Amino acid sequence: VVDVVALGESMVTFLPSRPGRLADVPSFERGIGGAESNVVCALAAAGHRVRWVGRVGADGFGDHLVEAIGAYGVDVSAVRRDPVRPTGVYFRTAGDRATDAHEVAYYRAGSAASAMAVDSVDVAAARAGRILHLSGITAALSDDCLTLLRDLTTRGTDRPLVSFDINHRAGLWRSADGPRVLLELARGADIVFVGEDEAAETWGVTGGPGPIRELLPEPSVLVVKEGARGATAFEHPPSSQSPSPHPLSQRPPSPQSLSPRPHSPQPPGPAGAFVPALDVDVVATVGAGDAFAAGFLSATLRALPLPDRLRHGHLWAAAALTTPGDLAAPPARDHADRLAALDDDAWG
Ligand code: KDG
Repeated sequence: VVDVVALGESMVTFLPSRPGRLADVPSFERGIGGAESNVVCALAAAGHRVRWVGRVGADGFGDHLVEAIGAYGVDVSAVRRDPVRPTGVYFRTAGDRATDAHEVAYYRAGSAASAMAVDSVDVAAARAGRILHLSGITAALSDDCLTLLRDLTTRGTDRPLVSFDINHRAGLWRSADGPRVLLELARGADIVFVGEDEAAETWGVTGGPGPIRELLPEPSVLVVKEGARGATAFEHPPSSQSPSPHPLSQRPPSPQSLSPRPHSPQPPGPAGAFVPALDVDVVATVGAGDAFAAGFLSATLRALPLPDRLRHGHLWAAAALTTPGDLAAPPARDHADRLAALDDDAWG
């Protein structure tokens, strides 16, 4: 059985040879990017069985993505090649250390992946894992891509646990529908990742994780990333058990909690579990959210308690934050387990 399947657009990424404006950078180095495949590449590097489902062009960049993502140990056999449309690529700058502002230039309109649709991707392969990881980026690519996401996140169908990272990329949306569509898709998912700033920009929700949970009570697990400060996770208690008295004393999820819940919003509980992030010297933030999601999902597959799932998210994110590319190798499992087991003082 495949643990995690990710569906989404992957691109060849061009990383700048030196800091500066896009207009001034003289050369770029090739890398691979794509929020969803970043997640499964990190999971594969940590020994999980994973698959990437998508579409790339019948071109050299498509060959490179399939080879490079496959080389992580990701099953790429369900990736389809588009005979006409090209593989998307993007260039970015190194970003300003203090503000994290960086320029991104996408060349992906009309790409092979923007033609992902219910009948042009391997939907059966997408549904065949324990967890299906998706993101809001796909919803912005085309109407067909949005229909596909709706299909994959429809409750009541035979589907795996759906993990959804909001990933609101304002520059990719061709209409003003982004916030409404992202909310609708998130409400259909089981595990949702959202940044606190992102929720404010997308839906105007302020006041921290609590109001975000009020907006999104449906997902069994909601993770609100609070930047360098940390992250808060809310979880519906396993249906047969009463809520834990304290969020940090939650029990590991029962095996059945890896199956999607019926659509019955439950009260989110008064408080989420907050775990502070590690204080690292940031090299590049791009890809840190994907690494966080991968660490959290890895710990979810291992049925670790909620605070430990957050700690693994932070540890994997720390690896990505301290490397320049979109993708970083996660910490070794026994090492990460030892760090995650340090007491609250070490983490706080
Ligand atoms: O999260 C990192 C991604 O943003 C990056 O790899 C490229 O998928 C990408 C996108 O659409 O921006």
